[in-house]
Amino acid sequence: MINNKVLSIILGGGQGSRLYPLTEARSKPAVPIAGKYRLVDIPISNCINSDIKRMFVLTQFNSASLNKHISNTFHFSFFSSAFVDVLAAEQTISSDKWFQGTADAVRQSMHHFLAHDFEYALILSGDQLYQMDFNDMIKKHEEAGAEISIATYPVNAKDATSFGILKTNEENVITSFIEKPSLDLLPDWTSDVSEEMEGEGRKYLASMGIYIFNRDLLIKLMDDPDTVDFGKEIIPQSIDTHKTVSFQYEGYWTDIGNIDSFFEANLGLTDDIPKFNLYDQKQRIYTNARILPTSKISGTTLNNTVIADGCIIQAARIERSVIGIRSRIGKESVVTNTYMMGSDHYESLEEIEAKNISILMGIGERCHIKNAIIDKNCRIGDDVKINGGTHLEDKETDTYFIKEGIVVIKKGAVIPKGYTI
Ligand code: ADQ
Ligand code: ADP
Repeated sequence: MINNKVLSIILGGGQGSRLYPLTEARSKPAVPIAGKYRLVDIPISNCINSDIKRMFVLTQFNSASLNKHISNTFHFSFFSSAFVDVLAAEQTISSDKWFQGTADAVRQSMHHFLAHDFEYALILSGDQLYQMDFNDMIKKHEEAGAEISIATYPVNAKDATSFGILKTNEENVITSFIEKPSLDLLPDWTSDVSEEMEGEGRKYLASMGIYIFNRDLLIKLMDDPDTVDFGKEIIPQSIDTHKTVSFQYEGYWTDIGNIDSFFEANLGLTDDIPKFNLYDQKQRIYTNARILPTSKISGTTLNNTVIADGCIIQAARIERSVIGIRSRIGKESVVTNTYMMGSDHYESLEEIEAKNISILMGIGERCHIKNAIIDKNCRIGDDVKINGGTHLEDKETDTYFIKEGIVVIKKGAVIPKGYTI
């Protein structure tokens, strides 16, 4: 089934500087999450599960890994109108600039969208972890006779400064909106929320950056070349003149736009009952079906660890970690609180010999790794010690990056035998 009323526009990422260095060699939607997926799989899967099967992914630069991932993963029948198209910022006759912001990205791609029939544009962020049936939101949008709907989520004061915060009337119509208010302004921005939310201090209604726009209104709003962002301009400027309603979302939702939240969202998958449920058959997250062999594990004590396909593991112990596809971890190594993304391919014995490779892809023997993100295709030699934590200062070298105590080993980095971080 395809919902022909809705066209989905996924904001795949600006410069991606908050996720640096994971975005150094790839565009943000292509960042690997949860051991076998990529960021863009989340909004795309939510759309597919909601029968919205016409999607554009807007990205700042065209990366080979993103295009390959999308074309390898999302095949639709030749006879269906379903598609996932990547639109990278492109120079056109009317514009020689890259996307300046979210609204600008949508504006520059309008000619692609308008080639399709749709009543509503569903605009989604590319860096959030959640499972949502958008039909509930569309239904409320129609029932309210709204022109714009914004999905909202109650957050606490600490988080409120990173989001658009809004207030509504009894009919859920948004009456005021402020983008990322400073702490001193917050007292004016509380909303009436359920007792449970109130108890958790979550009394600020945040925009989830998920919007429905009626087609004609979107065309009109995109005519103004001076608006750059949805949060900074389009939404605050529209609420007084166009009926904008709040759709309060009840499920789990988290923004994974920076290294710290990305790390926690991934490790959260190892909880006994994770808030994000990858085992929900009704709301599956789709990704590249790689046809990898099963994982082989010897002599390892595993605790709260998620292991993807095709791994070869001989470690002594792995705790609260996510181990990605094709990972190899050598004997007597101990890995704790770590997200290891895995490898893009296996190295054959012939290749190792021919190229004289001394440090194999993966983690060597007798290593101790803690509080780290290990990007794809890294080579970590024997006896390496990585002890992440808040005792470490922010730092960057050619091979690693430390941010708020989390050690990120860069894609393809080689960490020599015996090295200590
Ligand atoms: P932010 O997430 O801070 O706040 P923004 O940086 O505009 O806003 O990013 C929104 C989404 O668009 C992200 O997925 C980002 O990667 C992507 N994006 C940004 N610039 C882009 C560009 N030039 N081209 C393509 N994609 C781009 C927004 C809203 C807040 C709201 C939060 C919720 O402005 O009001 O509370 O989202 O997360
Ligand atoms: P994913 O990261 O989604 O698992 P693939 O498994 O399709 O993606 O491959 C990831 C990348 O690794 C691709 O660009 C692929 O061409 C590359 N790759 C695969 N095998 C090798 C190899 N033997 N040597 C170098 N690169 C390889």
